[in-house]
Amino acid sequence: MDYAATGQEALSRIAEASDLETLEALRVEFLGKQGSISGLLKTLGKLDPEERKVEGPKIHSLRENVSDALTSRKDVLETAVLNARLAAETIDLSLPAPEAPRGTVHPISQVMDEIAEIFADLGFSVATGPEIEDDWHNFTALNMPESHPARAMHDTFYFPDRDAKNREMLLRTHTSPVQMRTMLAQGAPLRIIAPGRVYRSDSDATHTPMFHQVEGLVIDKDVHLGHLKWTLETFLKAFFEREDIVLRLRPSYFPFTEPSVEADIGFTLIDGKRVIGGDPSKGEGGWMEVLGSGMVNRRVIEFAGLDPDEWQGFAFGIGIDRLAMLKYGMDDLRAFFDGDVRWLSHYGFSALDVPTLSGGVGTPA
Ligand code: 2U9
Repeated sequence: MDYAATGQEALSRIAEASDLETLEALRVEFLGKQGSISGLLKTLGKLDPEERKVEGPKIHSLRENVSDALTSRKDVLETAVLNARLAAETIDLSLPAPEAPRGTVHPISQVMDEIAEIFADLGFSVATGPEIEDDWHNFTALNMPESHPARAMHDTFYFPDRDAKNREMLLRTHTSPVQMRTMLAQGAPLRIIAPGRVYRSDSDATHTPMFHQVEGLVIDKDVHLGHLKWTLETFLKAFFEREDIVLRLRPSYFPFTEPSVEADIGFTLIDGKRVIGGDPSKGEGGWMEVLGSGMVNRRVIEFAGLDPDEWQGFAFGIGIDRLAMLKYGMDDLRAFFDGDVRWLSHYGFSALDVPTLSGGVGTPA
């Protein structure tokens, strides 16, 4: 039998197959279990040995030719499919890069994190409390009874209504009520800082109605003014990342501390600019007030439910906004709260600049 015609027809149909499905159908038609060439192979069993010797090789070579043709056509079609995909999925490298996130960490948040990191290293934990307070926690418990002149000095924002205990409600004028609440809840000994927003009805070039404070409180036995001075000096050295910080303590008055001291930090003049550090008494420069502090008033310890003959401590208060200005060189306090993206991208920090004592709490490298 002559299989040339059968072979020719199969090869030309394979060559014409335009996609992989058609080609697969042809493979089944020729070489599948019920396929025509498989059928021819089955006829070999019925032939006598002499005929089989002649017919066998012909059928086998037909099968081989068809199988080779299917394989090479499959290669061609698969390459075509791949090329079509590659063409459709090309990336245009001339397109502009996708937008990168452009937000920054506000300098006040950064400075608060720096302060928390430094005090954490000194064994302080961070305490928080409500911004809407009652006048007992904000004033009375801090040794400012109703008639106290310091209340008037605080330019307080009051709410029109009183609370269930008939106490006047207000926006806290300092973070001191947080320390009072923590003393009432946790007792002594205690080592905390309370950073946060405070409110006073005051607005000019150096005052905003909302500003930020961090206050610190240490309650223990045998605590004295020397511990306070060391703590403040150690903090300021770490914060400004300079060893030559000089502190000057001046007597002052706060209702919640007795004695009270205000602390000035020495600055030197370099090219007419004020630079924190150095001893002003030994050259050009001066003193800048940075914080208030003192030994906690016995009356305040009593208000917190502790025995002032057993427990004593020191406290301090620092304005964060001014401290941030001193460290990072901003000259207008009001710009902190304008939300101007140009200012924020200039003075803001990368979210990756996490202040750590080991990596530095200062300006990123
Ligand atoms: C308790 C006991 C004592 C907190 C203190 C100051 C002194 C102080 C000012 C600094 C700049 C506020 O932001 S500012 O205007 N603060 O001078 N604060 S002692 O004393 C406390 C607080 C809570 C229970």
